[in-house]
Amino acid sequence: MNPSTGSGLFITLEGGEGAGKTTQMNRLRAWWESRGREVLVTRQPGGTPLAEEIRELLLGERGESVDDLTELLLMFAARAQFLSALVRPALARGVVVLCDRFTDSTWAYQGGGRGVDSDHIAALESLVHGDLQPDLTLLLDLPVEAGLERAGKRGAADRIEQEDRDFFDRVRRAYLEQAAAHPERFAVVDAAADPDSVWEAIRDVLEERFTP
Ligand code: T5A
Repeated sequence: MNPSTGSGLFITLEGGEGAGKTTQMNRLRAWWESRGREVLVTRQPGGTPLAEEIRELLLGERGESVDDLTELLLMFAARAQFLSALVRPALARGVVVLCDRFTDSTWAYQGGGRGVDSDHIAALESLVHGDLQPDLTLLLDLPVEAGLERAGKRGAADRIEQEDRDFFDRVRRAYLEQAAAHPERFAVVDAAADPDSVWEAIRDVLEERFTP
């Protein structure tokens, strides 16, 4: 058992734009519910009314450029509220918390993409979530081009989605580095396949890690 999540489980989905996290979330929820577990599906940035307002600030079009440090601090401000108001109480009740993105997104986007100093991210991670880490992080990995093409079909790009191809190459590299650095927590899934095949790969991971 992960001592930081107690009787609950904290599972995060990560990946670049259009990786298919939202598409897989319902199946993940159904898998846990069929095992009799209470499930909370949530997302980052966001998840509580205040954190959702911070999300609007972060992703909406602004009439000014957003400083990298401002972006980083807002991500963690939203996360502090999300953890204290939503996630920690749910984990204490034994709930399975499924979250679309978490701090690995910060390592990938603000660290890899923007080039923010890793010491700053590590310091805020330690301040905001202490020893709390997900029980499992599913990284849906696919080539940047394919992800951007999928995301483009889905609708208008938000502020971060408007970055260039090099930015998203750095994001993908940073994700794979995070996964290599924390193999006990990460499972990397090939997200280039069709949705059913991606789900089968995720289900295999769940069965291996959580079936007694
Ligand atoms: N961010 C977030 C940071 O910079 N730092 C942080 O710390 C955090 C937490 C969040 C943005 O904030 C940034 C990262 C993001 O830019 P968001 O709206 O949550 O914004 O953005 P995404 O999570 O990227 O949302 P997407 O919708 O782009 O990605 P999903 O959820 O991974 O993809 P999904 O499931 O919506 O699928 C996209 C399209 O592809 C199709 C779907 O039908 C859909 O049309 N699709 C597939 N097509 C073919 N094959 C498959 N296997 C498919 N799976 C899905």
